[in-house]
Amino acid sequence: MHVDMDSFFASVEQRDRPELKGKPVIIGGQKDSPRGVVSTCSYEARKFGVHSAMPISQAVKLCPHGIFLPGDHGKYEAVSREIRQVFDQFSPIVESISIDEAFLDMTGCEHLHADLKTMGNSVKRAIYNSVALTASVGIGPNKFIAKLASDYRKPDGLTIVAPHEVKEWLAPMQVNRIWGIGEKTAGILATWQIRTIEDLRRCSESSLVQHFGKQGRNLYLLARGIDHRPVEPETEAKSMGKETTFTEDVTNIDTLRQVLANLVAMVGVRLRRHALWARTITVKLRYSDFTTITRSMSLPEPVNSDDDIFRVADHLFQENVTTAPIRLIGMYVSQLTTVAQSSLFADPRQDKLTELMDQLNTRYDRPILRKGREFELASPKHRKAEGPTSIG
Ligand code: TTP
Ligand code: MG
Repeated sequence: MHVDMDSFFASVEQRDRPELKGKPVIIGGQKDSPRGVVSTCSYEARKFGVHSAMPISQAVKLCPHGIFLPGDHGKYEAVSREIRQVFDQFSPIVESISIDEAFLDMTGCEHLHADLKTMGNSVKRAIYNSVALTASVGIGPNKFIAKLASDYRKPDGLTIVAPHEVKEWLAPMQVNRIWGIGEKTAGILATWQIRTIEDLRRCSESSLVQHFGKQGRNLYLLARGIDHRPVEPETEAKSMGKETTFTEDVTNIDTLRQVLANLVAMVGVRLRRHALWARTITVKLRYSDFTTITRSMSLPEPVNSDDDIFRVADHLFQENVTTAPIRLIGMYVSQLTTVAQSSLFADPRQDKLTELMDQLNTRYDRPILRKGREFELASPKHRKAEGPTSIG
């Protein structure tokens, strides 16, 4: 099964601002300073020819009455994580391939549902119940067919292609729908009068290999709907995070900052234990009325020291906190890399200190050394019974 959210970023905005429903919404820039490119747009805007990757200035010309919004990546990532949790309920083998799409290996799971249509609709309904957004679903005998199928009837589509239907279903499609066929290959094929997948089946395997090398064999197989690639769940963490829910709502900013520092320390040590660096820092706040905001910042260089992470997290927190009582605070790191890009401004003494703290805290398997910011500001009520040693 392949699942792809419909006009993802634009749909999230339409969901959160009902006055945008049914309107041409264009994400990626502003009308009065038309720089950059379109991330995506609502289906209402697509009628005017607007599409992803188009310069904003061109979108303004095509759709002058459009509603242009800069977009909020942190919010879309949070929604993406919630969708992922839905997928995990339906299959143990999930491969997320972008912020809004994933493959689910449903082999064996189909017996849990009355039929494939019911199975597809259950996933769609579960997504809607979780995030109030529509998705398009494709079900097929392999990844190639499932991905083409999810795109077949968008938005809010469900397309099922049974193994015996594959050959006929693929036949009329343009060759560029095949993975790996770019403009260049399509151009060469066009000079041979090959435009559809049915046309492509006229080419022998040896002639395709002769012209396109290893890729030629793939073309031969995909033209026949044959694809043996497994659904591969990601082995490496895409993000790490930690949150705290308070027993009583908290309004004291200093207390909240102290808890945030503590969350940063817990996430930081995990990052360093996995020798990972993070480029994006996200802070999540849930108010007593359950409204939840997440705010992210992406950095030019990845970080993994508590000080660097806290600086960003604290900035996001202070920019967004209000006087309303808070019941949950969380922080995440994402866009993880294994490459250390040592900053020009890195302080070797701080690195040494972090290393020492990690060593001691790992050896004793509890935070025996912590930064002052984690508890100095706290009211006694929120202090841990066992006081850590203060340094830094
Ligand atoms: P897509 O799934 O390609 O597009 P979409 O979900 O907006 O629309 P569709 O209904 O056709 O699936 O991409 C998912 C999100 O990724 C999209 O909402 C915005 C972002 N994106 C970009 O920022 N730039 C791009 O060029 C593309 C293609 C997507
Ligand atoms: Mg999509």
